[in-house]
Amino acid sequence: MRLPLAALLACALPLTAAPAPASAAPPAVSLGSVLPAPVSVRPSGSAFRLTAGTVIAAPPAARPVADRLAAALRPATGYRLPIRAHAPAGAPVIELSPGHAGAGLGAEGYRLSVRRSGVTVRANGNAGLYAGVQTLRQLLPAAIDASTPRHVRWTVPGGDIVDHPRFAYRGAMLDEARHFHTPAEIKRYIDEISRFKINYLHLHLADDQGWRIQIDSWPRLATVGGAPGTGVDGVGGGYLTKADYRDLVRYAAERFVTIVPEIDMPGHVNAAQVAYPELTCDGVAPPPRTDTEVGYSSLCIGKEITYRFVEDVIRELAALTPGPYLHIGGDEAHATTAADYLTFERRVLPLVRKYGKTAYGWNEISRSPSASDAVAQFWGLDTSDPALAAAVAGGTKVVMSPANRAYLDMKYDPSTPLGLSWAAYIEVQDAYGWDPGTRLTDVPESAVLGVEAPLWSETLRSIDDIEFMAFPRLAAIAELGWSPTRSLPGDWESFRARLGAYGPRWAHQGVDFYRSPQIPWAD
Ligand code: TNX
Repeated sequence: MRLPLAALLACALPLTAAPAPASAAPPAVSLGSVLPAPVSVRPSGSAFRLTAGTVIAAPPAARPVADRLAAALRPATGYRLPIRAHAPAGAPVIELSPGHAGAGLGAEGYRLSVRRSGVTVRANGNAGLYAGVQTLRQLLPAAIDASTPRHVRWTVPGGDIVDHPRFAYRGAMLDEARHFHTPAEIKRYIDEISRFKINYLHLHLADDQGWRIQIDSWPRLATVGGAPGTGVDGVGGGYLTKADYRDLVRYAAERFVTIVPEIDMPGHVNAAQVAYPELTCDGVAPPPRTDTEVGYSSLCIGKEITYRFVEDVIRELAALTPGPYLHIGGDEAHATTAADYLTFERRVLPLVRKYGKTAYGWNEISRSPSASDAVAQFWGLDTSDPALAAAVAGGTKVVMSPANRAYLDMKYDPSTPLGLSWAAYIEVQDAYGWDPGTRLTDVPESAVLGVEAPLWSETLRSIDDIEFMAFPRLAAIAELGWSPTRSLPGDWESFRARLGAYGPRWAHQGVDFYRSPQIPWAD
């Protein structure tokens, strides 16, 4: 048998000290490989090389972002990367420059310039600098996401990026109720989503199976509703103490993510009624539920105690939450009559305002005339919603989460081991191929605040489960929220190439992502 030359060479390799073949070099990073795609990218000139002598320059106001940048770059480079208020003359520098970056950039936009002598990120404030830092991380070789030092030439391709978001609201949601995810898991998810410039994390904190946030005036909500075994199939349990929640709010804010808490009502309240039977109409505690049925529980609309409960919960949650939104659910209230639903929302929507927050609810709340200053989260499958469109005409704003495109708990295809399929199978191209601004034919883009990718947890337990369903699709939703609209077919080709190149970054981070056959994954 004749062996081809390559095979002969391969056999000989262990005996010779041959240099690594060129094909072992990591794929070149280009200025155009960023996810989500920036507004404008102009490659030019020569690359910047990050070395052991590189200094991060940031004025005191930008120090928190500089700290995050240094923390992101130190593990894989092994460099000290000291942070100084001013760059020493002649040193290779990454400079963070806040203020006077131009009104067009808004609060979250940035300009990134890469020259041989240094990298500069300019923005109007720290949110924009942080966004620019996420872009810079993606312009370094993928090994920058390794947790231990790697011997790599840390080059950043030369040129200029100008960038700002299309939509103000770019969200992700975790369902803490069906399976409780710990503060450490939530923090890891915040790290992962903020890389893609997601700026809101919605936490679904109560449902039929469990209650996941401490409320001092109704303590049994958490101690009974968050007891061991209060998850789907009796798995898990737990709740966030107020200290946990405040710590999460702070952790998220450091990454320019705003927490949106949700208590779902008037349906999805079985766990609250198990803890406090007076919240049912007959005063009898229902049995705890660990199955995945929906639509069977309701608060008692005619009882005054219902509104004391709701006001106490809203007041305590609002006091814990610096962000503007408080989500009051409102979906699948099949055990509440239509008239009762309106009565309930007429009393409850003003309570959110009373405690200084903007009310946010699933699209069903748009049936209530009191929802005109609320935000409605569209989770339907259709491309028109007359009730929502009517509310929008009265002032309601919309966040787009169509379940057949944006629900990260939907299976990718029939063979996906986790997830549900009631809305659709959602492959990466399905998650990417729609436009949040024009999806609803009867809602104008001007009423769309943005987009959110919910991840319901009926079938998800571990952080690996979460990551497998969220990635890569969350990157698709993030791009729909951030990047300018362009012609969709060409976008997909560009997106799948950039996503394929991102795979090694997730691998370095230990993120268990789904290797979709639609994507040309780099090794
Ligand atoms: C519908 S979406 C629900 C949730 C489920 C989800 C599962 C929405 C507002 N309600 O109660 O967890 O489907 O995909």
